[in-house]
Amino acid sequence: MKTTPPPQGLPLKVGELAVRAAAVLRRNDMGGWTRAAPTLYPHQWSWDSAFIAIGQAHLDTGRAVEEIRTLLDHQWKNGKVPHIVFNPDAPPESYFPGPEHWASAADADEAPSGPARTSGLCQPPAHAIAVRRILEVAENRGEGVAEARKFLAEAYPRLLSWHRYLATARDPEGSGLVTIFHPWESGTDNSPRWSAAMGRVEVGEMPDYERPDLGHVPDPSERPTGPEYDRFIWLVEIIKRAGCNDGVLYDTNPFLVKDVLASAILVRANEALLEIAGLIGAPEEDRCTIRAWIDRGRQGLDECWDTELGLCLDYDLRAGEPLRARTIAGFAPLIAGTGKSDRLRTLLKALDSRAFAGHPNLRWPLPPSTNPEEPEFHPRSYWRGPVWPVMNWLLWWSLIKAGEKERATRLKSCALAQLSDGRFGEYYEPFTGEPLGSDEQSWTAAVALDWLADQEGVSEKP
Ligand code: 2M8
Repeated sequence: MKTTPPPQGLPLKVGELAVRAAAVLRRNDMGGWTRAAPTLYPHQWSWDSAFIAIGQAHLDTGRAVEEIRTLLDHQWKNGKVPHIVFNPDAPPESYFPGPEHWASAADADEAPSGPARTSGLCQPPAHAIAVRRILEVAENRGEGVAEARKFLAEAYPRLLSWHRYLATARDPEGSGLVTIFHPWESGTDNSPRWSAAMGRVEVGEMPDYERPDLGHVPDPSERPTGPEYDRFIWLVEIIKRAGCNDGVLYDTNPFLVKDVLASAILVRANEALLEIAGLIGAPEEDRCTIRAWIDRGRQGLDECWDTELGLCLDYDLRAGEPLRARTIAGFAPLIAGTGKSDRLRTLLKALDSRAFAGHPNLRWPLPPSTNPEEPEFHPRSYWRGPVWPVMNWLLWWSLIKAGEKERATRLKSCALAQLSDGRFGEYYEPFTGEPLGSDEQSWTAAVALDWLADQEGVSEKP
C-alpha cells in the first residue's frame, strides 16, 4: 500500500516526515527482517539491514536487534555475511537472480546448512556500526538498553568472524583493503568505479534471463543497462561454478578489485567492534587483532590516494592498476577517518567543489554519486550520478567524527530537505531533485529517522 504523497511543493513538516518514515519501515517489515523496498527488492539485503536497524532503533530496540540477528543467522561457516537473504515466500518472478538461481551455492562447502536461502556474495560491512549505534540510541532514548547490551555479547563473535573473513579470505595480501568479486559486493553496482574492470570481462555462454527490476521503475534508464546486467549475471555464473570458493575465485575470477569504500566502512566497523569488545570484556588478544585491522585498513587506504585527483581510488588486481574514476567512493579516507589533516582538507574542498556538492546546478548541495564532469556521469542512472540518501548519511556521520559539525549539520539539513516530499526515494536526480528507482526504500526512511532524531528526537506524532 502506498501513502499519498503531499501535494507538489508542499514539503512535510519534521513530525510528519518522521511518522511517514516510521510507516515505511513498518510496511516493509516482514516480521524479523525488512525488505529493502516494497516491490523492486522483496528480500533482505545485507548492508541495507544495517542502516534499517539504525532507523528502527529509534522506534523499537527489540525490532532493531531482530533485524541484525536474522541476517547474522544466515552467516556462512567461513564468517561471510551474505549479500541477500531470500524471502522464501516471494514469488520466483519477483527478483532476478533469486533463490532458484543461487540454489547451487547452497552446496558450497562454506554455505550455511539447510535449504538455499542466500546469495553467495557479500556487501559492505556496516553491521558492527549498526549494533553499536542501537545501544547508543537506546541509551539516549532510555528504552531497551538491557536488550541492546545483551545483544552486543550475542553479536560480537559473529561480527568478529565476519571481519576476520574480510581480513583474510578477502585480503590474502594483508593490504588492509577488501577484495570484491562482483560489483554487487560494492553496493555501488554500475558505478563508473567498475567500468574499466568490467570492460575486461568477456561474457560467455549463459541461459537467457528476464529482468523483473525493469518492471518496477518508471524509466529503464534508472537501472543498469542490458550489457551491464549481462556482465553481472555472467560473473554470478563464474562465482557459482567456483562453488563460491574464495581461493578459487582469487585465481580465476576475471573481476578482482580492491574496494576502497567497503574498506573504509570496515575500518569504522572495526572501531565499533573494538568498542563492543570493550563493553563486553572480550579477551585482550581479540582487541589487539582488531586494532591491527584498523591500522592496516587506514594504511591501505593511504596507499590508494591519488594526489592528482585528490581522491582515493579503487585498485584492479587483475590489471595491476588503480581505477581512475571520480566518484563518491573517493571520499573513503574521510569515511574511514584519516589522521592526515592536509588530506582531510583536500577531501573537504573536493566535497564543496563543483565536482560534488558545490555544483551550481544542483537542486540541493548534496554530492552526486559520480562527479558530473566524469564522462560516464548520468543524472538518472543508478550509481552513475544520482544522489543517494544513504551515502549522505555516511558522509554526515563521518563529518561529525572528523569534528566538522557545522558542515555535517548543513549536509543533514539539505538531505532532509531532499526527503521532505515524503516519498523516500531510493536515489534522486541531482539537478531536479526527482526521486528515482523505488519509492519507500527502507534504508532511505531509516536514515531519515536517524537524522530527525538527531535534530529533535523522533516523535510518532505529527
Ligand atoms: C542495489 O543492488 C541490487 C543488487 O544487489 C540490485 O540492483 O538489484 C544496490 O543499490 C545495493 O547497494 C542495495 O543494497 C540493493 C538493495 O537496496 O540494491
